[in-house]
Amino acid sequence: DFTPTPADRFTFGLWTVGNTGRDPFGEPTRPPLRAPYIVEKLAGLGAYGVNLHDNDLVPIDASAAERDRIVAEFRQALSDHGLVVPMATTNLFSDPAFKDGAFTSADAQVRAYALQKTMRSMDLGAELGAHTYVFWGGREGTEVDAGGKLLSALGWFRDSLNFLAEYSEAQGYGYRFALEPKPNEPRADIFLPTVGSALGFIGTLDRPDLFGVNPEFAHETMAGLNFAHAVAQALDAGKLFHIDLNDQKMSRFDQDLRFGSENLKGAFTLVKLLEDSGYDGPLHFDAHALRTEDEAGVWAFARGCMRTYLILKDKARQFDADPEIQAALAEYHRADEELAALSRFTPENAASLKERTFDRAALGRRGLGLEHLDQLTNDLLFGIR
Ligand code: DIG
Ligand code: MN
Ligand code: MN
Ligand code: MN
Repeated sequence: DFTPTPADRFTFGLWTVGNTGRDPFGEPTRPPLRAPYIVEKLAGLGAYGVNLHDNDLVPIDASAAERDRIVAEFRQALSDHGLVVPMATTNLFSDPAFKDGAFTSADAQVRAYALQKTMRSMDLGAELGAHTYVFWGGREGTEVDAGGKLLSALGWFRDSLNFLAEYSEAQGYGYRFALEPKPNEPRADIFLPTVGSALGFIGTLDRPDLFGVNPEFAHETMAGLNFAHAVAQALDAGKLFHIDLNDQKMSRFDQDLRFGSENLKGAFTLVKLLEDSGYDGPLHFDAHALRTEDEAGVWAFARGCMRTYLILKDKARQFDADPEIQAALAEYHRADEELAALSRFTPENAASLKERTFDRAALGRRGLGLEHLDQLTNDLLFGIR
């Protein structure tokens, strides 16, 4: 059966199952849930861990004493129910102070406050045992490019990330940092909009080894991109430090839908890629129940995310064991040892490759059998294989 256990490494943010249904056009439809209660419920569903922004747990205006009380109560719940906190992050997008960005605000006071807030949030995450720290720059962007900060913003962003990586090292927190791209929303344009942009930016940092990406299914999809392709590039670069699983209808606002609820084939491709790659990090659902749902719907949402992943993981296993599918793949991938050897440069190989005769017409005529393979995949997903 497809009942999750902590061994499946499924995690949820406090803000996900705690989402109250507020949207830009309407008030909440659900009462807020307390963090210890969320911990208890997620543990009951078989989750592995829970993640948080600082202010998901500690109100931005809490006193030090209140903060300590809240954290102690949360840690008690974690140990009572055996959940861990693999990832922490900062809310640098809700407070009005960040209305024009945090690390990339044109106001140096805001940039400095963002550093302070993030250091304190990193302290909290370390106290809770988090090893991955996510940066989602929800407000790092523009509506007005005449503001003239397109270049300086990247410099400010880099300075902040370099500072915080050094802080983590100086504190002995040992964080690995994951940049989470998104093309737009809430800003008209967000800096570092895609996985590719983030991977490029990491190369400009002082400690690129400490930085990777936290790709989100909905975000690459909003950009009109194929999420599995983005994840493959992150894996290729050894930079898949974390992942935000959910679903999304193309070219709509960030829906953060239940995993697998929209793009079944895309979800299957992703699950197979993750399982084949040996990715062993958390499988985080950055998603929430539809605004139409009550609390029972919230837990149906959470169960559905994990259940869908496990069903698709089993389908990937069946795909690998299916003789017809494997035969179709063997047809499609045509290897050639001799040519593989020639494709490793030496002056002799280059000379020999230049002299070689290829039957270009035959190469063009060859049928690749992808219609057959793709229908077999559909049959598998439909459950009739
Ligand atoms: C939104 O997709 C972002 C925020 O929810 C959070 O900073 C990050 C963590 O997964 N995802
Ligand atoms: Mn630890
Ligand atoms: Mn999202
Ligand atoms: Mn996310």
